[in-house]
Amino acid sequence: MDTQVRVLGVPMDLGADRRGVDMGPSAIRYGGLADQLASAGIDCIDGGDIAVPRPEESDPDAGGLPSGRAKFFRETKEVCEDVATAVDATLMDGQFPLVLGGDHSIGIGTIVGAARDDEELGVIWFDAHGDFNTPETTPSGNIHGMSLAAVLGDGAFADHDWAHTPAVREENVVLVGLRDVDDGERRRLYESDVTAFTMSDIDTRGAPEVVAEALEIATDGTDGIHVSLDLDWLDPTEAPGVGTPVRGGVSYREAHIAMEYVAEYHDQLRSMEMVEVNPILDEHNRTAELACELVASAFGKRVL
Ligand code: NNH
Ligand code: MN
Ligand code: MN
Ligand code: MN
Repeated sequence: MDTQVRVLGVPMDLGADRRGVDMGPSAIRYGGLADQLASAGIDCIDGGDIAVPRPEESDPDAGGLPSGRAKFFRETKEVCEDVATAVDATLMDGQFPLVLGGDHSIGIGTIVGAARDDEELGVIWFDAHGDFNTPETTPSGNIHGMSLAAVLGDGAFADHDWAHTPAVREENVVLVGLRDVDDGERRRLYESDVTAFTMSDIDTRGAPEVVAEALEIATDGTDGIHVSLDLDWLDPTEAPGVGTPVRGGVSYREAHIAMEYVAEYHDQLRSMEMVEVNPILDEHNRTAELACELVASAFGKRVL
């Protein structure tokens, strides 16, 4: 890829319960992101961080939703609007937006920014979780568990006239690696046209076949794809530095082969984000370093 990558940090921790994920962008930069991109032959510049209010100075119930149904709704909306503006500006400048989280609520901003009114956008969401809750179904009130549902226009978010991007059709959205899905979001997933691959699918069919199909679905009739990678997609033995680890995730090798398949679609790849790295819970920054390695694979780094 000859496009220059612009790195955008979003030190966001309002969408999750465990503190520390706001330090993710620093940890990923410190973990060698620029060097890893260089080793893939990619030129990058750093666009700095988006400002995020601290929870201590914010009111979780501001924003007009019933208490606890979507904590920090107002602040999350404002941050995501800034993320969307920065991602959109990056694309307008002919650069590739690489967004570093932060919790997964920022995916709303990235996708809204990457979307174009006149173009369809496919999405691949690598995650242990569905992130398909709404303020009605959420067991936690945490927006990072609702972000994918939000961009597809469901629930109270749409009522608040926010997040829904018509450029993303459910038919072109694929979840990969699921192993922890809440009852309400399971029901919603069944009723939707989103494709969801669980860890059982990866066990029986193998990561390469599943990811190849995910890429076909996301690129079918679309003008570009967004890749959203929640580090809890990986097994916690490989990625311990995440807020909601779930046993039984993809291995180090499976994650790399998946990103190498993504690299094959570099012509369609429009934006990417790496989220949920929590340095406080990490072991010697290895989850952040892994995030950098996976970015390099997604951008075509080769051994030979
Ligand atoms: N499903 C749970 C919730 O909605 C947990 C979500 N946590 C995540 N999602 N890390 O990727 O609260
Ligand atoms: Mn997630
Ligand atoms: Mn846009
Ligand atoms: Mn997750």
